[in-house]
Amino acid sequence: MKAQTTTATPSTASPETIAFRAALDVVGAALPEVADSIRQELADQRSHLKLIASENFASPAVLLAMGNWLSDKYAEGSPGHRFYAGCDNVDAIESRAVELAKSLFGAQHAYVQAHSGIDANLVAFWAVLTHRVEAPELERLNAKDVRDLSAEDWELLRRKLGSQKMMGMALDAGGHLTHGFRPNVSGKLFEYASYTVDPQTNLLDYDQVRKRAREERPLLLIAGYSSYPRKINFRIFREIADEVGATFMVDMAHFAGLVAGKVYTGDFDPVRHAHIVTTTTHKTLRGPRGGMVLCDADLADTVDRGCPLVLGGPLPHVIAAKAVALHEASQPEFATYARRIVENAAALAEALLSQDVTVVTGGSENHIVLVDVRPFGLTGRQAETALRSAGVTLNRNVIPYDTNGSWYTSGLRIGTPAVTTLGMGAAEMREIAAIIASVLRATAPTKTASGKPSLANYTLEDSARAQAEGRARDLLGRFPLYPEIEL
Ligand code: DSN
Repeated sequence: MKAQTTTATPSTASPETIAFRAALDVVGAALPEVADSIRQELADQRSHLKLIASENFASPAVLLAMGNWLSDKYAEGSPGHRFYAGCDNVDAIESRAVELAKSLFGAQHAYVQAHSGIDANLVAFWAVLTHRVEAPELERLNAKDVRDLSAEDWELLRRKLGSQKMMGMALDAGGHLTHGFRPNVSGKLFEYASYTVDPQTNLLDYDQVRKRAREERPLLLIAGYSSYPRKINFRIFREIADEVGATFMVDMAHFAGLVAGKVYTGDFDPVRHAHIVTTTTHKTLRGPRGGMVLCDADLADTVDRGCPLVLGGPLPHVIAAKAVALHEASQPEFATYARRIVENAAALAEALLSQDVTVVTGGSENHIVLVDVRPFGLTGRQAETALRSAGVTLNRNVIPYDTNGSWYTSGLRIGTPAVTTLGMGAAEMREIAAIIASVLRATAPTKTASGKPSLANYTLEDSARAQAEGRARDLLGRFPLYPEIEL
């Protein structure tokens, strides 16, 4: 396969155009189809409305910070204390990222090496286990060289660590897979208990959380979500954790950008109330794909041993991009951006309601709007696929008390971080709501051989699809992605 090469770059081209064109020509010379797919990905992202709540568009500076020889460096350890030679530049980059993270979030300590959200959570879980499990034997066992552990030692270690309990938000209520669910290692490492949302309002009921925590007395109480469309009062969670003797952890992966942008302050600022906070860096925070841990000083030593506990070598190129993103998130424009994400989600929820679309909890206080598609006779899977064919990218999601399971689901999760990065506002949210509603109205499940509605197959009227796609394209034409990049 022959690489598509870029045409001659005009001398007036932007630095971003020059950089990405040259980079893709170099990649294309090595493996043409990969360069072609990278180009095609930009074309796809430019031609579809991106409404996936956990995605965003990072700045060219963030993207370029990752594409270089920092990737070639091993840097196990921490700044100034590495197991490899020649880490001076990685030390400088990582120290800067740590400083920026601490000051942006007001944290006592930051660990920026986690490769992803699950890595960050595993580092945090282990730090809590190590600090909290009351067993004098553990100290002895932790101090021992692993090669000296006898079979009895291993058994004791496993028994002590494997009988601890975490309590998080139920998956169908909006909780995350890494907060104790069986298919994830967290659900195998810990015993699991959950709290859920009120069946009438679908809102968190703090009295129920308190009641459940009193019953279960978990070692670790987790707040944080992947599809709950409301803000959380972390002060109340901390009170509950203190009352039952739990360590309080917040996974702010979804809303870290709203914390950085000071939309969530006071009772809603997780860093102020939790013992330990984990996050990804690529969602509302708009950085590179990666993870991070923020914690009180007493947990710092254990958290800093994330490598080798959970990670192999850190990714210095990604840490460089994290530093760039954290710097960007410290600027006043980022606070405006974060505020607009939330305003847009509220406007989108309102506009969907005015189109007779069922919005779970009746609104949004973050970047997520959760929609129940059952009134359209659809599963989330059908709705997701129909919308993608009409130029709208979002993802199906379980809704509270969902009976369709996590593959088909009954809902759609719609997020505003990416379209807000493009500069869209309330008027565009109304147009997006109209596009989504028009597609849902024109989609119907097909019948299975037994005459029942299919959970996966559907029909979508051609004219409705074409019209929605045209409207999405018009919107994107007015708010182009990476206008400074001409490929
Ligand atoms: N996959 C991310 C999300 O979409 O919420 C979190 O794991």
